[in-house]
Amino acid sequence: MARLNDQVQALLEEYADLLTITGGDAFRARAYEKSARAIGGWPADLAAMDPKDILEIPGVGKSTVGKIDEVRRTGTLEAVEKLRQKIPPGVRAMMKVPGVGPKRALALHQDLGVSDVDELRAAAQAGRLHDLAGFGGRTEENILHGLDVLHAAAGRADLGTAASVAEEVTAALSAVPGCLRCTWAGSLRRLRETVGDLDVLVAAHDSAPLMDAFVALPAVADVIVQGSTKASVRTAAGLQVDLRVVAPEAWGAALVYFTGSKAHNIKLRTMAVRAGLKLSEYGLFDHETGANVASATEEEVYAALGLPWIPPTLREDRGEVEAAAAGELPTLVTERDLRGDLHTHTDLTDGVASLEDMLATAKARGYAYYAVTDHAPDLVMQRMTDEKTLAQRARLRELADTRAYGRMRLLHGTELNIAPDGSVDWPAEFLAGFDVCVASVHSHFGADRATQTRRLIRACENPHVHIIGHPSARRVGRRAPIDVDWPAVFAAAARTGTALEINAAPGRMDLNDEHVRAARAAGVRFSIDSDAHSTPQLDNPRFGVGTAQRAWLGTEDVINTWPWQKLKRFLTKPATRES
Ligand code: DGT
Ligand code: CA
Ligand code: CA
Ligand code: ZN
Repeated sequence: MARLNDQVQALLEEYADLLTITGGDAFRARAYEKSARAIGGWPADLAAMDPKDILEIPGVGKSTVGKIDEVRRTGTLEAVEKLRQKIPPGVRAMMKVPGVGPKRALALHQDLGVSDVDELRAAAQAGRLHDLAGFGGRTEENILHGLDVLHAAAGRADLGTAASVAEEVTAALSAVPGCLRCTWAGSLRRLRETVGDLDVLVAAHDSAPLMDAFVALPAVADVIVQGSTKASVRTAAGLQVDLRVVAPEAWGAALVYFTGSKAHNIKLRTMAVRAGLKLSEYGLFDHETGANVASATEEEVYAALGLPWIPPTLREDRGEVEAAAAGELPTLVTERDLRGDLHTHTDLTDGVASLEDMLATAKARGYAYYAVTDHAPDLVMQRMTDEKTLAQRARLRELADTRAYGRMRLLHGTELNIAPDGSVDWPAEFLAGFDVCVASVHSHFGADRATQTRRLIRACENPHVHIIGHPSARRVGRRAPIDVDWPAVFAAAARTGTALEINAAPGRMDLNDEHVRAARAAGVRFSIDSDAHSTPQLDNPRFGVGTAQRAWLGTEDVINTWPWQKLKRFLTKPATRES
C-alpha cells in the first residue's frame, strides 16, 4: 500500500491537471499542485498526523485537510471521480506529452476525438493535426518528437522510484529468518539513470520462506512468475521486481552476474575462458576439472581473474576491465566526499520547506557549506523580487552570526534564468552580492542549436555565473534535451572556470554520464547538487554521485567536495578577481 502522503499527492496532482484541462481556475490548480508536492515531500506519515499538525505543512489549508481526510476514509476524492467521467485518463496522459499541454489535449479530445497517446501518434502521423486551430506543421513534428522522448523512457522507472522500492523490498526480506544476505543488483546497483526492472538477490540455504515472503509483500500488486528460487512481481506503480535466491557459497558470483552489465559480464567471461576457467552465476570453475575456483564474494571472483574489485558504477565495458588489469582504476568520488550542496530551494519560491528546515537537514548531513539558491525574477510565476531575495540574505547572515547551524557556512545564492540571448535576470552589480549563482535554462527549449549553444556559452562567460544548472534541461521521460553543440559549451565552461552541474534530482539527472565524461576530458569541473525543493530531496546527491562515478570522476573534478577555501577561490571567477 502506498503511503497516504503519496496517495494524496497523486490525487491532488490529478485534480490540478483535470481542473486545468477543463479550463478551471489556473490559480487554484497551481495551489493544489503546490500542496501536492508539499504533502508528497513531507517526511512524516500523514496517516499518523494530527489535523492540527497537518496544517503546518506549507501550502496546506483547511480545504486540503478536508481532502486528506476524504482520501484517508474513502481512498479517493469525489471531485476527481466526477472529472474523470468527463475526461478519459488517456487525455491527461496526452497533456504530459512534450509539445501538447492542457489546452491542446482538450482540443484534440473534443475536436478530433483523440483520447489517448496511441491515438495521438496515429493522428499526428496521418497529418490530421493540421486541421486543428493552433496546430501548425511544426507542432505536429514537435509532438511526434515528444512522443519519442516518452517512448524511450517507456516502462523504465527513475532512480528515485526504483531506489525506494528496492529499499523497501530488501529491508523486508532481510528480516525473514534464514536470509543471510540481501541486496539489489542490476542497473540500480550500477546507478544507471533509469531502471528497467529491479533485480534483488538473496543468499539463503532454504529459499522457500523467502519466496513466500516476497510475493506477499505489500508493494506487490501482481505475481508474474514464481518458482522455487526465482520470482518476478509487479508493483502497483508498474515496476517489475525480479528475485533470485542463491546458496551463500555462490553469493559473489551471483552478485557479479546479476549486477551486470551484460557487456561487462561478457568481457569477464572471455577473460575467464582465456585463463582456462568458466564463469557463470554459480561461480568461477576450472574448465578441465570443474573445481570451484572462486564464488563466495565479488572480491574473490575478480581476484581469481587477476583483477581488483571493480565498482558497480563502472561495469559497462567502457574500459574498466582493461584499467583494472593495468592497476589503473580511478579513485572515484563518493557520497561521503561531498562537503556541501550548491543548488537548493525554499518556500520563498517553489520549495515546500522553510529556510530553517532546509538548513537543519543540511546540517544533519554534516555539510561544511550550503547554498540557498531560490529562483530569480524572470521565472515570473515564482514572484521573486529584489526585496525578497535581500531579506532572505539578511536572514541567512543573521543565522550565520548566531551560529544556529554550527560551523556550516551559509551561502546566499540564486538560480538565474538564462534568456535565449544568454543574458540573466539581474545586472552585474546586483549579481555581485550573491555568494553563488547557478544559471539555468527554464524556457525556449525548442530554440535551434546555434541559439542554444551561444546561449550557454554567454552564460559561462558571465563573470558572476559560477554553475550552469541542469545544462541540457531534459526531464527524464518527459522532455528532450535542448539541442546544443556540447563540445563548444564544454570548451567555454573549461576556459571560463564555470562548473557544469550534475543535477541529481531523479527526474533530471542532468548532465548525464556520457556528457560528463566528455566534459571532463575537456577540462570542466562539476557540482553535484540536489536541486532539493523539500527536505527529503536533500538526499538526492547519491544519484548524482552515481552519474559522476559512471563518468569516472574523482574528487578533484567535483567542486563541492573541496574544502571551503578552495571552493571560495573557484567561486571568484578569473574575470572578477582583483589582481
Ligand atoms: P535494466 O533492467 O534494463 O535496467 O538493466 P539490467 O542491467 O538490470 O538488466 P536485466 O534486469 O535484464 O539483467 C540483470 C543483469 O543480469 C544484467 O545486468 C546482466 C545479467 N544478465 C541478464 N541477461 C544476461 C545475458 O543474457 N547474458 C549475461 N552475460 N548477463 C545477463
Ligand atoms: Ca534490471
Ligand atoms: Ca531483471
Ligand atoms: Zn532549475
